[in-house]
Amino acid sequence: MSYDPSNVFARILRGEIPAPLLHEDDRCVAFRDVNPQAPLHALVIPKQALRGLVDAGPEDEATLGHLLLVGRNLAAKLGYPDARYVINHGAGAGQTVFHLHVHVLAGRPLAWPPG
Ligand code: DGP
Repeated sequence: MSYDPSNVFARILRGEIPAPLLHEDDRCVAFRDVNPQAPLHALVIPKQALRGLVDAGPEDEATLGHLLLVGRNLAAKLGYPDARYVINHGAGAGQTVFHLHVHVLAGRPLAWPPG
């Protein structure tokens, strides 16, 4: 399926929906989830229009790694050495916004397996 530029994260990237940024660089931004599931619940998203993980190719390897490192650095900077990094891919796995994103969750005990 093709990328829909009207998705909410694309709108955040275009500044059409406000989201105070926790981080921005040339490849990604991070901001808090509007419906936080933990004391820290941030989303790290690429600036690139990628619908989900399956749309990333070998040329996106560095970007994918960058998202994880930005998430990890953000959690550490905010005082959370332990954190969970989650990518929901596809509606059946809980994806609701079809712009690739990494959830960063921390600040409470996190059970396994997730629901
Ligand atoms: P997922 O279910 O993995 O696609 O996660 C999408 C997340 O996006 C969900 O946890 C709620 C969050 N979200 C949806 N709309 C907005 C918004 O307008 N602003 C922010 N900050 N987060 C949003």
